[in-house]
Amino acid sequence: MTDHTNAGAAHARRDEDILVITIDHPPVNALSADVRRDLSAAVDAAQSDPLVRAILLVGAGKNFIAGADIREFGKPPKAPILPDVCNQIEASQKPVVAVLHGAALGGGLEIALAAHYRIALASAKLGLPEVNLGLLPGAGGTQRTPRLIGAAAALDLMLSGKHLSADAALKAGLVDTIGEGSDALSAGLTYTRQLLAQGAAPRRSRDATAALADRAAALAEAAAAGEHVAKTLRGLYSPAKIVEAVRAAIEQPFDEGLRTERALFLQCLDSPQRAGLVHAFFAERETTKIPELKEGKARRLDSVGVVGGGTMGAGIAVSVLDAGLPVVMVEQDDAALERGRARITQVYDLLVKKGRISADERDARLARFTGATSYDALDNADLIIEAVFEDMDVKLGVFAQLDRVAKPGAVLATNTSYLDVDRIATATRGPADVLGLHFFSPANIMKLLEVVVGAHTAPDTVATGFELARRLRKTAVRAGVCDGFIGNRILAVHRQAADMMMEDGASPYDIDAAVRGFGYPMGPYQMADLAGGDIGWATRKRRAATRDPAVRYVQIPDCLCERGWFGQKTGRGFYLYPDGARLGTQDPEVLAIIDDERTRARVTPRAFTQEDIQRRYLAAMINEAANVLHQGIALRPSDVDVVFLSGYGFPRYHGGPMHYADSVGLGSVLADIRACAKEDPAFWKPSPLLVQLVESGRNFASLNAA
Ligand code: 3H9
Repeated sequence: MTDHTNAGAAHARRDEDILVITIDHPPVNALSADVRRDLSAAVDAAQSDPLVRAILLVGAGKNFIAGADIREFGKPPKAPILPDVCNQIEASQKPVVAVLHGAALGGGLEIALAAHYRIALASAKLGLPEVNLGLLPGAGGTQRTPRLIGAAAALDLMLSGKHLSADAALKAGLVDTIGEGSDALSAGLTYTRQLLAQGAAPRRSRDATAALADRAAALAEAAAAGEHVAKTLRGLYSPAKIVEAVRAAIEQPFDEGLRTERALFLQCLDSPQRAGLVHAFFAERETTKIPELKEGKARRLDSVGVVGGGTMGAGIAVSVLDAGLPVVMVEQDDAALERGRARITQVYDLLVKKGRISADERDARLARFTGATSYDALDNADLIIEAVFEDMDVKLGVFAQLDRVAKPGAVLATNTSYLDVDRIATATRGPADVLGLHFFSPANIMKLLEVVVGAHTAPDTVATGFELARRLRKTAVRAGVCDGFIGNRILAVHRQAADMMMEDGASPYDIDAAVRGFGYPMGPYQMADLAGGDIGWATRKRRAATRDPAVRYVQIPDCLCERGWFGQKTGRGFYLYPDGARLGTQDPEVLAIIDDERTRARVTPRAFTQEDIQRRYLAAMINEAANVLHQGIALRPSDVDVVFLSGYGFPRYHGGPMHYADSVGLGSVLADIRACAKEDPAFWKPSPLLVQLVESGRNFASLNAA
């Protein structure tokens, strides 16, 4: 190789008559201003270099290019902007080849589509995931992709944000060939030499016509995608813009289509949804930045024990088996163990039936499962997760047994949703080995894992909890000890605010509709019916002794539970579920019970608008979240956001409750709380942190940065 230009974020070296431009910007070769500048300069220089016959684009490290630099969004754009760099590559007079390996996503794939030839290695994952960030592919992706693979396939790629393997990309027509081995440079050079030997000339995606030749068919595909967006992606801003951009690709000449794309891209870039979704992206990557991971390394994690084969225990076991780890499950007797095993088998049988895994794969996963009725079977487990009934005495009993059988250094975890992890740890001789791992139901599906750090939990115990989450592909968030940790503690408060509105005049159906109107997939009463009203009832009974008597207590949910109306599983709760229906219908008897309760509580019902409901619901949530931060239960506001995004259905495009609070202004949230406090000062106490932030003119984001 001959040194050719500089050694910047994209550097060029000549290999005989091929100019190799390496994008070298760790960690993922995102297209920052420096990369764009160097790439553009190198392509430009190659045009007039008589020794260069072709250009090869390659990524340094594991990835080709992960896309535009997301950290630059919201800042003034720096030239050269990415669409111009792509156009410059496409206009090259010498053939440009891109070799795709690892991530070739967003702007990275757009660079490749602007190149003249594409070769992918087996490691490559190709995609246009901009929709997940509230954007559309804005560097020619909406114009070149349909010209290459047709409107329907392009729309599918852009609206789903999915990644394609090298094989799938070849089939779709996004790449020309698959390269051997894992060395991108040598595969790219071999392919480029073949092309030169064949006399290959520049071949530009902008000139591809075949895929859109049937204009009427392409327009019909775009119209169908538009209907799909209106029906299933309701509330999202960028999908409709993606469809509009693809329509431009069908109807407009290339350069005009690019201008349309740019205008639509800028609209998306300016939208609050883009800000919320980008916040969510980075918030999820922040959660592992915790002190314990600097202080301690994960312990060995080759085998997992699970105590309890109920819904949670079985779900946890499936999740661990899915990750390739063996599981030993302990239940109190053979019958309970068989029920646990049956739950696990049922999950896998369903996956096989749906075609998600093969029967062989199911058998392989089940082969890693062992059941036992004696705690002694856990003596070799590196990590044991207790998932028994939510009762302190029961849990203390289990931990005393674990203390007896666990090998030295084993991590002991409780899957409690509310209980005091420090107290549970007192049943053992090694509280440093104990932590909480709060899974969400169904545990094999829900992404969130609260890792609850007790007063004596050792850093390497915490690191092991995070390592388990990584292997299980879950998002771990560090939480401190308190009743309900981060999520359930905050949920209890805004659910209480909802109950108060219900007693004051809003029906549960109004409240659910308002919460859905904010973007949640379901409202709190639909959620309660789905989870089972008895679960919340048990918690309320447990808390009865410690409840602040000055705070109003709404009895309506208890009235339903006393009748045995626990929701979907009993056929009625806040809603009616005739004949096992999954979608509930309104129940006049529930409304009558609410009316009676209003009379008993001497409340004169009043009207609430959708906006009133949303503001109160969110104000209660944000206020309690501020308390959780103030007390150090959550380390940073963005962690609270992640908990609500991945565990509670908070609409992702709002970024999470803390980001949302910042976007509407903390002064406005505090004003809402103070207005509610005039009616009910015992419940609506402004959080000291919220008051401090408002008084000092700061927001929650300023605490993330701190
Ligand atoms: C776009 O391209 C718009 C264009 O169409 C138009 C423009 C005009 N930028 O996820 P990881 C950071 S939109 C900046 O933990 P993994 C990330 O924050 C973009 N930074 O690794 C983290 O930093 P830290 C379309 C980025 O191996 C570190 O890299 N592209 C970017 O699990 C490692 O990330 C996408 O949406 C970025 N683009 O997964 C792809 N990407 O260490 C977004 C990552 O400080 N990226 N970082 O926490 C991904 O999907 C994954 O990061 C990827 C690697 C699969 C690449």
